[in-house]
Amino acid sequence: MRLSAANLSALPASVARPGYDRDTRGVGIVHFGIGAFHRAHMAAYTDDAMASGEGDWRILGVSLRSPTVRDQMHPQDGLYTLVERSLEGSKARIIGSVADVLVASEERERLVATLAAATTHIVSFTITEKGYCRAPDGSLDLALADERSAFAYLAEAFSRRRDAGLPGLTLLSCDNLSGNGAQLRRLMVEYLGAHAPDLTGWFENECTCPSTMVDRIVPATTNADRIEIEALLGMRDEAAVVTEPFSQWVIEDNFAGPRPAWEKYGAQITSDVHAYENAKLRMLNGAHSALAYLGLQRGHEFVHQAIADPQLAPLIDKLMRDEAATSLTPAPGQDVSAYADALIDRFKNPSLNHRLAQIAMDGSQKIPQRWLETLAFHKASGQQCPSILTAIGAWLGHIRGDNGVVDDPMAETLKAAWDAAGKRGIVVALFGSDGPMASDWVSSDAEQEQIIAALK
Ligand code: CS2
Repeated sequence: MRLSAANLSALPASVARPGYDRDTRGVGIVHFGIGAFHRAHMAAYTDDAMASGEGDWRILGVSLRSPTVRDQMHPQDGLYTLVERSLEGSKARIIGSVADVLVASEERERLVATLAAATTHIVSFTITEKGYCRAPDGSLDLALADERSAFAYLAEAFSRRRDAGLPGLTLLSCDNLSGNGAQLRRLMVEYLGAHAPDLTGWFENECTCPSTMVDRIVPATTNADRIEIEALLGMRDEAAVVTEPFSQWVIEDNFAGPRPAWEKYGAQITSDVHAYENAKLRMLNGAHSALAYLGLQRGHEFVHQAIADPQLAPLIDKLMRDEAATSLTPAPGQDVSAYADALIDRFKNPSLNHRLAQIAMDGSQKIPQRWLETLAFHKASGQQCPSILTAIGAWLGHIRGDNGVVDDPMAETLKAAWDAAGKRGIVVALFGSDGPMASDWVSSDAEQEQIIAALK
């Protein structure tokens, strides 16, 4: 038996089901990049909103490339299980907020028509860092954007909305970029400038791009997870998602039209997300990437193993407290030291089996906002960041191939830099002003020495 609308009534009583009649709720949100992260985060908040009586906020999920999620969810009427795992055990609920999933290139007209519908108000994104198609200098890489991105579908929908006299949309980025809303807005404007300049004014006047800070650890679901969940449900769920109990969502109050009252279900709506976003990127994600490269170097497989390693734990603690936290300007009431404590506890959760290899992916896209902004901040006052420099050394080993195949959109460029520059020259070749990782951080000779010394 497979999870589906028809089979909901056969689930055991211990598994919570959607608390509303799904068929009566219309689609109000289109979400690009419907991976496990969205299904553990925004889709759950939206499910809560509809269970409390809010109306037409079902989500049309979109995959830009792979048909996998569509093939998992379409036969299940968009239903899936969300399992929260902690030391105390597992809690499962069925989420009903996803109406359906489509692959953009296969159902272009249905996608654009939904984006252009009067009933659609929000378009959200978890397309990962590389989905924004940024060139190394941060501008839009048009060739990449033309090859495969959300921009073209959005532009076509904007044109239809404008011509029909409909209001604009809220574009809600839920990815780990600093100032994710502002970046999305700038890239969208660049795309329109190249392909549909007559729409730029409409977009700027009618649409908004709030920044958000999203936080929940969501390991990729494994087959072992699916088998365990099948025993719990008494039926198969190909789209099940496993996550931690913790969840946080801070959203800038800047919507073009209606939205679910997500703040009633745990989200924070604020005028300034920036402080939370930087704390999350530099402390949580910065520590995560360091655990990934240093942990893999030391033979670990999972985050909870790496954080238990007595060689790594103090380094991670210093990275978060002495290097990342001191680069921040906390918002009133934001306690970065308590945040570091909580993060270490979350990393230790042994029931998640969060693979280091998952975090190690796409380092070239992640490192700038996780490590380099911290380094650049401290450069001005001359403060040293030995933990981040050690982590950079581990990343350089990773992209050299020390841990096997390198999963990164820049893998070839990074490998070519290694071949050309070798160990003595690699730091400048990559991070120097002409390198593909150039940033506001300019390394000193002493820092280069430290990084090279950390290379195996
Ligand atoms: C992780 C994040 O894979 C990664 O790079 O650092 O996905 C992290 O788990 C989330 O941002 C937590 O909110």
